[in-house]
Amino acid sequence: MKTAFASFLLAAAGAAFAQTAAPVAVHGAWARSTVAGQDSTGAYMTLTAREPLTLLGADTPAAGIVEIHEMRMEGEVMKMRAAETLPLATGKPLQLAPGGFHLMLMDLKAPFQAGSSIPMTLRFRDAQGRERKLPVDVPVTRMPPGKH
Ligand SMILES: [Cu+2]
Repeated sequence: MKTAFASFLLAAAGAAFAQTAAPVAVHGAWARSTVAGQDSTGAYMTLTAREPLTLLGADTPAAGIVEIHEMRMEGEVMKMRAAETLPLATGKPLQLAPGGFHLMLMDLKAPFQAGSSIPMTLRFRDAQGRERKLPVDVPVTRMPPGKH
């Protein structure tokens, strides 16, 4: 009885630690596969911050340059522009998706093949001005997950 209670406490402490360790939840990450000769692509995911954070960017060994981009309509023309940073409100999911905000991967080191995945490290700044990093494994697919 005593032993069971102690291991329950340990498990609870472990879960609490795991939650505080990751300042943001990442869901549905994917990067679009490329065709021969294409040297840039987009990475997409939904970010839900557990504390006030600003997305500073990301690094991956699969690309020489990663930028935060935004697609938006200007008049009747879809335009893409770079954003320096992207603020995340606590608890409010921010979607990086085709046609909106995305991570633009340029100077790709090799073609992105569907079925593979690329390691990426997201970089954030917290309210205390500290840099926080979160490693994410990003699956490479031809279409958004769940669509055909
Ligand atoms: Cu872009």
